[in-house]
Parts: sequence; structure tokens; C-alpha cells
Amino acid sequence: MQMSFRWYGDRDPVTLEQIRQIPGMEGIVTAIYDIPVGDVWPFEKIMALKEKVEAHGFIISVIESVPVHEDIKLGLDTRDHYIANYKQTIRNLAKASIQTICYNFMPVFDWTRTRLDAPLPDGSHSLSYEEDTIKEMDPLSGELTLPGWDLSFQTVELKRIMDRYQQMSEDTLMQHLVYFLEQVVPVAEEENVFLAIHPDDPPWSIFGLPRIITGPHAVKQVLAAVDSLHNGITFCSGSYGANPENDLQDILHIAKERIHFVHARNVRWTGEKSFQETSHLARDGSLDMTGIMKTLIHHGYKGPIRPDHGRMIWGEEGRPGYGLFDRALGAAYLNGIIDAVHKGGSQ
Ligand code: DNO
Repeated sequence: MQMSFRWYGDRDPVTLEQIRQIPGMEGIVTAIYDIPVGDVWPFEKIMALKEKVEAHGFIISVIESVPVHEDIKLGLDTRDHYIANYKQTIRNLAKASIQTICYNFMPVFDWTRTRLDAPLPDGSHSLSYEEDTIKEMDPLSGELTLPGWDLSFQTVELKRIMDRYQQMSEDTLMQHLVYFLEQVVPVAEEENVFLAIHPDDPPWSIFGLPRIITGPHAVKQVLAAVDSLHNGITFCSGSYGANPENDLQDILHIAKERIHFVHARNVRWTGEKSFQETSHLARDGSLDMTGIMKTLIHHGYKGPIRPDHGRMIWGEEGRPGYGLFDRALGAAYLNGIIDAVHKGGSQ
């Protein structure tokens, strides 16, 4: 597996120099953050990012994410224009030898939490989600924003988009995803790029919006809809695992060689549709992190993996979920499991 770390570019308080000192780190997961959603990513900008990452001894293992324009998710007439742009971005990334693209198909909001600094018993804090709180929140009020959200919408526009989604069934949203994939996957095949859809986080409907990438059934459906190795998934343990009904081993088996990227993190279920993020250790949360890693290794998974959200520890301040320290501990833990499984029998 290729151990990787997410880096949010020059404005990230975590630097490439720091990431370099985490043992076993090989790849950087990043994106270009100043291109409006839906525009083509210019080749020159991609190369500038690549050169910066490579100057620090890394490769770009994954682009996370090339965002999908809302018009594609809404199935509007204008979608073909944005799909053509997406194809060109795939071609430009391929020309820069970037092979893996992570994306999601969540309407309007990317990952969502209700608290960014929920205390843990050890004095650290982490991200948490409570369904009761979300029910009382108005996403149009601007009271909550998360790092993955596209904040370029004006409230009026956001309201109009949300209204459109309220009338959309999950089947229709799935059809729009399949329409998109039917167009972009052939380009990914031609360019030898692997597309890896990220699950909805949390994996259920929020704010009355349809959400479709929620569990094993959806994974089966998406993979079968466009049956190509280049149409794959991001296996995100923490997103799928937020729902105790999702059998993570089942998803690993269904997707198997079509897993192109892994996000490894643990959560502790705290109630019905509620959870708190913990350290990566299996014993700290509700997910069998060791079992997940073992299955990936037994399946021969060689692709990129990154420690996902960490707690905030040792007084660090930074991007919620994306500090340096706990993600570095997470990487060390994951590498420990990998080494133990690979070399366990050798002495
Ligand atoms: C959150 C991330 C997500 C993810 C996108 C992928 O920490 O896992 O924002 O990057 O959903 O498109």
C-alpha cells in the first residue's frame, strides 16, 4: 500500500516538510483549491502543484477531489458542458501522470458534523455528529461550515438548489450519477485514470437531501452500472462505518479490485445515527480497523491509503480533522499493522 497524507496546499498549516518526517510516508493527496467547481483544471496549474509536491520527495498519489458540478447532480441541461470540462480535467491530470481521482456525489454539502471540538475522555477533542442536532439546524443560516463545503453559493442560490433536490428521489439522483459515469469512465479508460467515488458522510440523508452512496447495496449498483475497472470506489471506513448496519467486510469483498483509494479512520457509535471520531486504534472505536487492514492486504491492495481525520491533540490548532499529530500517529499505527501482517511470519 502506498501510505499517503492529505495536504491542503500552501494555505495548509501542516507543511510538506513536516509530512516528510512521518515514517513511511510516500504520497500526497491534494487538489487545486482556487478553481471554481465545474471549470477545467489547466495543465500548467496541475504541473506546478506536482512539481512542488515532488520537490519534497513525494508523488501525488491521489487528487481529492475533482468536485462534480451541482448541475450534473441535478441532471440539468447544462450538465453536458460540465461533463465535457470534467473529461478535459481527467485528460490534463493524466498528462501529468496522475492516476487516481477521488470525487463524491453528495448534493450540495460534502461531509457533515455537528461538532468540531467534541471532548474525548483523554482531554483531546474530535469531530462528532448527532442526528438530533442536525434536525434542528438550518443549513441556510451559515452557522456551520466545514472544510469540504463549497461556500461560493449565495444563500438565495443555495435555497433554490436545495428546493430542487427536495423533490428528487434517490433513484433519480442515481440515474444522474450513472449518466455522468457513462460519459467519463470511457475517458478514464483511455487515459488510464482510476475514478474512486467517496461515500456520503454520514451515509444517510441529511437536511432532506437525497444521498445514495451509503452502503454495500449502493456500491454494487454503481460498480455494475458501468462495469469497468476504472469505475471504482474510495473505501472510507469512517463514512461507511458510521452506520452500524454497514458490514465493512462485505463492502471490501464486493468492491475488491475496484477499490482505488482507502481512507482509514475509526468512529465510536454514540447513539442512533450519532457518532464521534476517535484515534485510529481499533480498541478506541467501534470499527475493526485491524480486520479491515488485514482484508485489504489479503486482497493484494497496493493502492494509496491515507489516515483520515485525526483528533486534535497536544494543543494543536488547525483544520478540523486535519491536524498533523494525530494523523501522523494514525499513519504509524496503519504501517504497524501492514508490517505485522506482511512480516509476521518471518521470524
Ligand atoms: C472529509 C473528506 C471528504 C472527501 C470528499 C471526497 O474529510 O473525506 O471531504 O474529501 O467527500 O470527494
